[in-house]
Amino acid sequence: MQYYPQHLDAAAQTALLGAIREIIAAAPLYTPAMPRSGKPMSVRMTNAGPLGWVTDKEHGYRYQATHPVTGRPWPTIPPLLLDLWDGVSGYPHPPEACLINYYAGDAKMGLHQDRDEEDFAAPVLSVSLGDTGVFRVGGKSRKDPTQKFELKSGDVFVLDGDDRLAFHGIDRILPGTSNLLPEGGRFNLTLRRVTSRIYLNS
Ligand code: MD6
Ligand code: FE
Repeated sequence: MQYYPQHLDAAAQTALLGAIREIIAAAPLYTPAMPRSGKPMSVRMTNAGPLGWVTDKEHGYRYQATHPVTGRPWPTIPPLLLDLWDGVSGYPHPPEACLINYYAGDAKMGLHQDRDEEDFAAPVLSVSLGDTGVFRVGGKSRKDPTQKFELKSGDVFVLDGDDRLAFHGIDRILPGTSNLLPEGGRFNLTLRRVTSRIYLNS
């Protein structure tokens, strides 16, 4: 794994937040539901890119090209994030999905693996904006010991190599730790490569 504290300065965070607000205006945050149980997640989500990660009671975790509520294609991934991927990921193809998670109040995310992608050779790159999130990352078994990181606004975290399938989650958000979002809470953006198709001669 790789941790880049304060990789985005205040100006870059403000610019990125503006781009995220535009995405949300076109593709509103919605409340996803767990597979089978249909239990609502505490985090609200939307996506940018040719593919977006979604989940619902009936069809579970998957990637799809359209917003589950509006039915429209996802907005494009902001250039600032594509540049970040080029600078940090070490992967020679661009991300296909940018999952946008918004944590308000006591939202959290249970320990999970990111394993709905075809290509685990590509890293997953995360960017945090707003209030600090208490991030826990362990190993490839749910029982493995975990390390804790306080992800602050502007921090970049990468799960790659041997840690690509490490279990990780967000225990809680620390309210009042950032002034970036007037409404409070935390955005986390994760950039992913979804398909493993290799295009020759293009
Ligand atoms: C979050 N992050 O920070 C949740 N996944 O809100 C993730 O689930 C995550 O930070 C893959 C790689 C990095 C991450
Ligand atoms: Fe994840």
